[in-house]
Amino acid sequence: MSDLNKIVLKIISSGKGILAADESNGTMTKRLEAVNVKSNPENRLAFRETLFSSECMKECIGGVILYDETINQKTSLGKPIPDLISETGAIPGIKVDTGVKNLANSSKEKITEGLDGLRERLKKYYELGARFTKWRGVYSISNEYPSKLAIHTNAHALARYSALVQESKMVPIIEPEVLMDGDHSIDICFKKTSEVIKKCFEELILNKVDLSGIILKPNMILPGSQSKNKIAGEEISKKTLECLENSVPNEVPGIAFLSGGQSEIEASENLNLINKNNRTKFIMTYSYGRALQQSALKTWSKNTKDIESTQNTFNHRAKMCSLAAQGKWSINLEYK
Ligand code: 5MM
Repeated sequence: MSDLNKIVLKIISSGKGILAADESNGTMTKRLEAVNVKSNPENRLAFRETLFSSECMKECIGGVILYDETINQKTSLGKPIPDLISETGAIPGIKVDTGVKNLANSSKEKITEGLDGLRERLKKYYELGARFTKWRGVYSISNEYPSKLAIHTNAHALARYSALVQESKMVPIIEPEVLMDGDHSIDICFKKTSEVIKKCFEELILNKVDLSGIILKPNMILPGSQSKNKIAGEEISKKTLECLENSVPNEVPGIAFLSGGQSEIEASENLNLINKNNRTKFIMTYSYGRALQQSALKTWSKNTKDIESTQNTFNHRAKMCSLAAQGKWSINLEYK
């Protein structure tokens, strides 16, 4: 077992998943202002420190993805944030892409940037304690999109990023996110997501990336958020499994889904069904941002000094996700 594979398994085995707390300052500002909290470095730190000090970190969270600001911050008691996370047994990770820009020659689509100077930045993040990283490619669905150009260029960037990360002895999370926006059917999502993921692996293999030392972070196969067709969780789980079985090489140890705008309960229910129906050898877990933090943020915003209530809310959500990652979640556990 390679060192990279060991890191992967430590992050995603035994019902553990990933807390995606890597919102850039722009996104975090939107999240905080939506609950009437001022977005400044102190408040961003206070909320995140509250989460990272919660009890569920030991049992449910194998890794935390941080943003550059947070990995450089210290707790109120002067402890570096990566140390706070490591002491719970979870592994600190870092988002290393620098965000999305319009794609030249297909300007309604996006290309993720951040390859320039990446090798040097990775060295710095390793010294700060990071052992895994994340890069997100974003694709939208319409009649003409994602275009072949967007699929190709984003896959190429994800592969070059992954090769550099492994060279720096860290595990790359590869996140090709096909967005839920639109009124497309679940079958269109299946088709487009399959195309996107297959192209990513073509490029990863070309770039000689060790597939046993990566984590794939895809979207689930869902109808568009404006689609009128309500699709049952059973079908979502079966289509998601079929897509991944056909597009992901067997050497990949694990898949950690993004929540992508699903509600907290939907994200737990769908992950639970995926695990119940999983006949593949891939570990299937969560790498949720909103579906782990939404309720906790709401609770915290009501009284930012009430650490206990915020942590209780987060502990519950993380426990539900962890049960779902083992196929042991049930709706009855949601309400006391
Ligand atoms: C945590 O949110 C990340 C967003 O970062 P930006 O601020 O740079 O947009 C995002 O990449 C996240 O890790 C994934 O999309 C998963 O989050 P969700 O909320 O979809 O589970």
